[in-house]
Amino acid sequence: MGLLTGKKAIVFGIANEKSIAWAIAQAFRREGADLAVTYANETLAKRVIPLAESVGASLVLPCDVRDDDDIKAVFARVERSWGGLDTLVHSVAFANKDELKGSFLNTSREGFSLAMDISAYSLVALAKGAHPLLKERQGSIITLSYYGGQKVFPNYNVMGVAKAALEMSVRYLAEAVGPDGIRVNAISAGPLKTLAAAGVGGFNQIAGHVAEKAPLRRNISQDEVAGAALYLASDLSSGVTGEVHFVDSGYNIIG
Ligand code: KAL
Repeated sequence: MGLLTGKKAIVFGIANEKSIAWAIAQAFRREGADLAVTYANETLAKRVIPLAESVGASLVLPCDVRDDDDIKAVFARVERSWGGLDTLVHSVAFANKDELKGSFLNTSREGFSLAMDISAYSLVALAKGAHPLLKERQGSIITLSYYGGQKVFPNYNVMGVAKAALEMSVRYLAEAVGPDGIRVNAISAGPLKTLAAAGVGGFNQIAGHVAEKAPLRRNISQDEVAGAALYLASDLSSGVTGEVHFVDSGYNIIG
């Protein structure tokens, strides 16, 4: 018996084989969950569809999280196939590249709003869309954050503000859906070289610093994040909600 045998899970945010969302999707399948995955656009579809097929995902659906109709269509499809949902994984973030470097003072109104919409509000929108399905089965919602939402890091800029909003949304959502038996938690992952991280400045320096200073003296892997996601998706964490759980080699405790 797997940890998630009999459970139905949907994962938002796979871009390629380095995605945290992909490590989580694989772990969920390994532990017996039925899986739905979404892709944000046609470019990503070319990578995501073959990956989804390779693990035997039941559903592969388009979803731009800015679009309420897309979100509605996804959960209508899940409802038709499964009638309920046990786990929703939100591993989605975006900010304009030119605002992920230099001074935070250069953040534009449009850039701020876009980063907040895709990286923070989308969790609320997905939670709202999935609520009737999750309520059916005392489901668990998991999102991905980064320590740059709590402390200032060079270049993270507007994304740090969005992660702060995301982490607080986890707490408000946890309170809102707790009476229905639904749990909401975040995993704050250490630096991982994903497609989102590619091409944004300062990654190597931060990862190097973690390897030097973190209690474990190394960086983490996607699989270690997936391990925490398995725990938060499974009944092992039935008493845990509103948490931001660090998977970061302990870096966040160092002053
Ligand atoms: C301090 C760190 C160094 C890196 C700085 C900023 C990282 C921001 C993450 C954000 C999600 C990146 C983007 O939105 C990039 C985007 O402008 C261009 N890329 C894309 O469109 C690709 C194709 C798609 C797949 O990407 C997205 N996002 O859709 C932070 C490091 C140490 C830790 C990281 C990388 C944290 C994090 O939030 O990802």
